[in-house]
Amino acid sequence: MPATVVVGAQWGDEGKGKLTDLLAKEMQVVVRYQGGHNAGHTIVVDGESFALQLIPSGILYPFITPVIGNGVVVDPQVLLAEMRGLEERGVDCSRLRVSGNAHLIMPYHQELDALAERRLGRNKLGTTKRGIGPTYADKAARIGLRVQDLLDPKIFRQKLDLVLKEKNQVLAKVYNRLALSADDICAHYLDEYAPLMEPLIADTVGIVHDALEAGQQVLLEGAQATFLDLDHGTYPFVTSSNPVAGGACTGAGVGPRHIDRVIGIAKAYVTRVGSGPFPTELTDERGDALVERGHEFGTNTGRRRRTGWFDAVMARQAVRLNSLSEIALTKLDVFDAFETIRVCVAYDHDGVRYEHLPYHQSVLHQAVPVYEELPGWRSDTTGATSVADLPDAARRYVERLAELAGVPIRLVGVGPGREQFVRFD
Ligand code: 2SA
Ligand code: GDP
Ligand code: MG
Repeated sequence: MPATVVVGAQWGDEGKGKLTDLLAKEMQVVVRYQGGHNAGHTIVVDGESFALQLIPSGILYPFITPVIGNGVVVDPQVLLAEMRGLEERGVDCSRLRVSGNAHLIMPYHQELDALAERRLGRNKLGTTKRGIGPTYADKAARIGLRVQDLLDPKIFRQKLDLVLKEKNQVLAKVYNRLALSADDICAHYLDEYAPLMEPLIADTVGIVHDALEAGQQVLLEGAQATFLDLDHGTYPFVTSSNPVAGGACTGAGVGPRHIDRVIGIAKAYVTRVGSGPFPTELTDERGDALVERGHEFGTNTGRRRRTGWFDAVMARQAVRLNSLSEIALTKLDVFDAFETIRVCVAYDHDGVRYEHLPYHQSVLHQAVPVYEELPGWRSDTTGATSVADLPDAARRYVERLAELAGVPIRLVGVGPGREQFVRFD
């Protein structure tokens, strides 16, 4: 059986949690393939809101095995707290499995993330300060500690002693901070977290392939998004992993031949949280209206998100980078009060028109969007359950975005609730 990938097509918070949750009914295994607790995936069930950070959205279905893949970075303290929080709300987390190859976020990673941001001052990236970048940096430098090291205290201590010497020097010499104690770290990681983590740690590649071989459906759930991708995003204003669909292969341990459906999820407009270029950004009252109507604040950090018009140049690039087979569009309802709506169809820069994303980022920074204006519908779409319930202008807006992106839009969100979706077939 083939696997499906869900990937953010913009700068994140498109509604991946909600889409994964909707698709979960057809799935037996749901795997998170990259990122860490920088993610915030919201699912609203019967008016009750769940904001998942590390745990795959499939956790809410008892028949699904939720998996944290090798491509994820795991802070065990956060993971265990998230599990406790869900268990308190009646969600069984005992089915969760975590790859032994996933890397551990250590206390120095979090501290160094925050310190580096402070040092950058005005040039800061706007990270979530969760230690994500420093953890992936150590993974690439081959000095990271992995989840499986929790099961071997001798190896854990050996690796920690080696790496902590260097980290403490950086903390002291570059940042004038106190040294961290290996004993303290071991007391938490080995004595406190390891016994609780042990039953979760598994051969997740085996789990995924056994499922595929048994004819089960596997969903690969991305976090963050295409333009936050370390390779393809607006570097350096990116996260340190590969959210693009290709990242699902490395981050879950499946080859591309297993994937036959890639769903890109996009908002009817665009948001971004953190620094970096944003050609269609709105800094006027229309941008404020999108923030207010769309509740555009970071799911974890509460940061106000930047907002702007839908950008078809980016959408076309997301189609290319991920081999999107379709787009799921969310938050159409946020435009319910708008008289007119703009869509960016191309960029202009120095007299040159760009239909596709310019490869040089200086061009992107200075690009002037070319807009097409479409009429709004000025009516409430939040109760729509079929295309026939949508005003003509709303339907035309969706159809125009699909035309511009070059792939079909099959699902359209008209509210945060699990049922607030319209199918376009
Ligand atoms: P990091 O912490 O190293 O991954 O930050 C690098 C950039 O990636 C952005 N980033 C995100 N953008 C949108 N949403 C994210 N998740 C949370 C949410 C964010 C929050 O769901 O709202 O609560 O603020 C997320 N995670 C990382 C980040 O803003 C930097 O631009
Ligand atoms: P994710 O990181 O991609 O999973 O997205 P987030 O959960 O961070 O942010 C998406 C927000 O939009 C959440 O608050 C969702 O409840 C909300 N949401 C999702 N789909 C819709 C929709 O169609 N309409 C509205 N109004 N809100 C939506
Ligand atoms: Mg989010």
